[in-house]
Amino acid sequence: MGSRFNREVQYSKRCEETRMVRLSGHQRSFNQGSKLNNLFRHTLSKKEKRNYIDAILCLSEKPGKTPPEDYPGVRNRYDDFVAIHMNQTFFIHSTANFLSWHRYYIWIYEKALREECGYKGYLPYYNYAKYASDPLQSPLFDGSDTSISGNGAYVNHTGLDIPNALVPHVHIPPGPGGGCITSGPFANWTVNLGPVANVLPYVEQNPDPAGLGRYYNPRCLRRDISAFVSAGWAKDQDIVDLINDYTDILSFQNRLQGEFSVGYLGVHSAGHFMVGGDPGGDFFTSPGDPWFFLHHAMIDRIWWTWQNLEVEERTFQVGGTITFLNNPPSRNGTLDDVLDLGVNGGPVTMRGR
Ligand SMILES: [Cu+2]
Repeated sequence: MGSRFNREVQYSKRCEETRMVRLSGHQRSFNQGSKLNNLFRHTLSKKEKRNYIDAILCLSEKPGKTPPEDYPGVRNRYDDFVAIHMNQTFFIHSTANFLSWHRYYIWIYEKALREECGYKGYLPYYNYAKYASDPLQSPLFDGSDTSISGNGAYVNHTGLDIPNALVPHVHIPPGPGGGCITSGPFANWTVNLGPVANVLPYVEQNPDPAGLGRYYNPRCLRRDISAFVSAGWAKDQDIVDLINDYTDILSFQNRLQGEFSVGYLGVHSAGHFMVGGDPGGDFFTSPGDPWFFLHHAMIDRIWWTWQNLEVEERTFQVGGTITFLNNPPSRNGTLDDVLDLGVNGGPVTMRGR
């Protein structure tokens, strides 16, 4: 199996190269007098966006591989990715493996799109900073057939306290959505698993008696796109400060994931809650909204950028323990710790061997 991690690094490089090729293409057209906006807005052509969307839809039409006795609600290959994230939630967030687990995860997802659905491109990222002041202005959310669908319909609902109502360090007011999405490629998307940690009280409960959201619970995709969140914590300044000011992996990943007690949501949490809804706002089932992968590709890009500022020191730096917020207290994570995506991708160490 060689070095998956190294291939991972190659993936990121390819991704950057692809982007640069695109940018230079746009640069050419810019030099020829085309609109400045093109340089930023359409890194992928409409055709490339459509190919990516079609591959996601294809994955959701293939049979799942997860044993039904583990996750009876899995109905397709896309759900396999949701299930493994649900299953490992407490061991892959606010832990030493947070960044590398999610890097491996999105790479395996990209691999599935390519190998099982004939996708020829790479995983795109979404730079939320570009539209942080008003994400609904972004072509990504305009509800057209080259978007990932738009906001949910308006439903009267209350806001959200982070980390929770008992400890309301950060309050997110209700946004203009909250209901089912109505347009674009994912208008007929069915969310099958969860909810587990739901943020919208009217979402259909999962029948799983263990409260783990594993049973079949088909429902629409709901979003509540929040300019309050993106303008607060996913703007350029948040990303630049994060990369520049947090020079060891532990402080970097802590800042990225949020410092709630001082009222700082963090770029990672902001990327989730700027779309929010169900399953997007659910800590466990968030990959059930295809937005997840555009968000986490951006998180990976931020980490990649940070790593490359000090390649020798930062490429294999690991910090933190192996339990969520070190609760219960546990040992430090190491490069020998294993990342295992079950039916999606076999075990690999954080080091990559
Ligand atoms: Cu996650």
